[in-house]
Amino acid sequence: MNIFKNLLKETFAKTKDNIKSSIKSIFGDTKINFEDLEEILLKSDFGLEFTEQIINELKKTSNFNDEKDFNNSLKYLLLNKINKNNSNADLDINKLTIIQIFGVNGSGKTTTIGKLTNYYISKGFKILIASCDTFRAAANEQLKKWATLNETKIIEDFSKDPASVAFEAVKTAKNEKYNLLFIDTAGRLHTNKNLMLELQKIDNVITKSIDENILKLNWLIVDGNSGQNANKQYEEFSKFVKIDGLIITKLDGTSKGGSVFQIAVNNNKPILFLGIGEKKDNLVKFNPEDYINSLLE
Ligand SMILES: Nc1nc2c(ncn2[C@@H]2O[C@H](COP(=O)(O)OP(=O)(O)O)[C@@H](O)[C@H]2O)c(=O)[nH]1
Ligand SMILES: [Mg+2]
Repeated sequence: MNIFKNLLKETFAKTKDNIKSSIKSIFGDTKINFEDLEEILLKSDFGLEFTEQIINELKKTSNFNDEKDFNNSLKYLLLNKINKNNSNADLDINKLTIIQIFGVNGSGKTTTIGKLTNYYISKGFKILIASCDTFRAAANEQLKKWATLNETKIIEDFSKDPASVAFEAVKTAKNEKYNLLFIDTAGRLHTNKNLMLELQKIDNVITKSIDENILKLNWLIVDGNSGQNANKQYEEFSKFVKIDGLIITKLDGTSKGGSVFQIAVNNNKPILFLGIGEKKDNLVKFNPEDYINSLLE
């Protein structure tokens, strides 16, 4: 547990330092001046709406004793807004769970599957992965590398359409008693209707080939540096498939650590994991309190 808290601290160190120095500047003057903090919250990607809300609420309490007191008030304020976003990425090993992974191009889908596979293997799961990105040979090779690294079986077939590969994979997962099946899909822009319909088709094929003993989940992968666009992606994808949870990637070294807050508060689906690098163990389970603490220790 401490390892994860330390990893989070490292991940959000830049954002934290920026917030910290802006709080210092508030108390550096004879009168309290929120301008620096406002600017830093915006730069850290908390979003215009929340930055204004936060600043206004802080202004209401004008009698802060010192920086620590101020820091605690800010922490309390943020926690109050984010706390409902409690995730549950604990899966039942006694049944088959199928997780369809989707998002825009390059958001980190394939890499995240590699990391998730490593994570759930450590919990004892027997895992199958399916390559439903049948457009690019390179995409398939990339997933294969992860399969080799994790020593997992992969279902792939370039001659078929993605929905057929998904169908095959579900059949294999059932017959060979897997606990977990990850479906990797091609990146798609929400503006491309045909590709969105294709995603819906994969989704329908899976739903039709399972019964109530199998759990099916849809996880959206979002780049943590995509700002306001992350919310747009959530909105548009959810018009075509039901979203059960989100994973925010590429947060390592970010100075935009507020994006996680914004995404968590704006969407009513939980953030499950954070991606903090390209290696197989660069993934941490999301917890609102640990996250806020890493921004304002
Ligand atoms: N630094 C960093 N890079 C990442 C992370 N997740 C993915 N990437 C990189 O982002 C690029 C796109 O990732 P990929 O998994 O191929 O995205 P996909 O197109 O959505 O499948 C690759 O170079 C990955 O190594 C992350 O959490 N941190
Ligand atoms: Mg990919």
